[in-house]
Amino acid sequence: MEIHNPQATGTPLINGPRLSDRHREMARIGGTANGGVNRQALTPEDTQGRHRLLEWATARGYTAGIDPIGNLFIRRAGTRADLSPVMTGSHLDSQPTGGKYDGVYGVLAGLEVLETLDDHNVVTERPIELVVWMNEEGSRFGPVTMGSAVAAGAVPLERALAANDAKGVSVSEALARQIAELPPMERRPLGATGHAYIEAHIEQGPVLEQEARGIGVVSAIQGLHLYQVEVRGFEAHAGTTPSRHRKDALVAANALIAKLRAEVADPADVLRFTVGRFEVSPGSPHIVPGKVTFSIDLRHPDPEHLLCTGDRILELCSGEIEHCMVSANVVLRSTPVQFDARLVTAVRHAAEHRGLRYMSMVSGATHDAKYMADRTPSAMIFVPSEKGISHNELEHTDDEDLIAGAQILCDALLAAATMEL
Ligand code: HGY
Ligand code: MN
Ligand code: MN
Repeated sequence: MEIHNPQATGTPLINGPRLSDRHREMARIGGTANGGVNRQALTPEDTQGRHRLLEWATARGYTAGIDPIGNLFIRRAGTRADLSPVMTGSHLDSQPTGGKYDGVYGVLAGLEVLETLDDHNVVTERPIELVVWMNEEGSRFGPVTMGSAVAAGAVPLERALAANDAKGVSVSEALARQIAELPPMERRPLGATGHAYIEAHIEQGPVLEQEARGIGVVSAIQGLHLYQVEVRGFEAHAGTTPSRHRKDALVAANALIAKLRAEVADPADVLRFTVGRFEVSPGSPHIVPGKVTFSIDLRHPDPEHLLCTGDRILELCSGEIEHCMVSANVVLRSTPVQFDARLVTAVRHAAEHRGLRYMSMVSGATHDAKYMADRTPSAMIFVPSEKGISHNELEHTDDEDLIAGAQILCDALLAAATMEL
């Protein structure tokens, strides 16, 4: 897709080949045999990706800082250091079988904007900051969007630092190790806010491709609830224990999940109910399972509907089922968020001025922008995902779409820098 009217908007054209090269290089950091990436939060691969980003940034003279939960800030100075920054960013961490664009696109597009401004000697009054949020994916350590949620005060810092991965390594230990391996940098306080925040991200769904639109002007993010359910039965010998004496946690968990699915079934197919993690213990073929834990990821754009569905799920996940005891706890309740109408308009105007086909949309995936929007005027820009595939190693977005989105990001950030917000 050609970017029309290159100078009509008076803002500089980004360097598309540089952006594409950076994606290819980042895709090799944690790259998997199937063409995806496994660059989970605070792993050596995540540290390597941050290292590489910092090399590109410091080569330009940008300064770097890190806050107590590991959110990374790269700053391009403006003429007025006293003014709050215009911000952009996303995440470098990935799912274990993630794609090459989820998160990293917004980070590299943001860096591309900073470098484009340098290449064209654009001076801004406001500083411009690129943020790399820590642990957006919530796969190695829970919950999802950990860094931005802690920065916003939605998740206590101590709880996040104490979170353990499957091997018992805590965020605190892994973060200390990463910080020791990164170049020394300024320590930032929690609670980053700015004049404006605009995040570029792949859509991770099929809508833009189906509608043949290159740019998603994101107006909102739907709500997300995360629950952890525990089913407790009684371990018993697989050979000697008759069914009538069993308290089989797996049988009970399956029956409960079937009941939950029936309860939340949505003919309009708007509600999203996912059991993504399911653990059976002790996990021996010869022992009747005594315990099952599973996650529930629940999403919906309407806060009321999400809340009452979540409460109904908690009701059903307590008490006895199939001779086993069930309990559940709330891991995260993230409300839907509306983006700042003025910034959404700036994104739309940028797409119009560049002659790009765009559409307004609500994000089905959650993003760090959700927590920034609670405290800073925010907006997002989407680019298409091929066949809507994401959180999958086959994830793909064409270079020209990535470049077009980064150009819109550049135009919108420059517009935001001079807006009264
Ligand atoms: O799950 C999400 O919505 C995000 O991609 N982590
Ligand atoms: Mn993401
Ligand atoms: Mn993701």
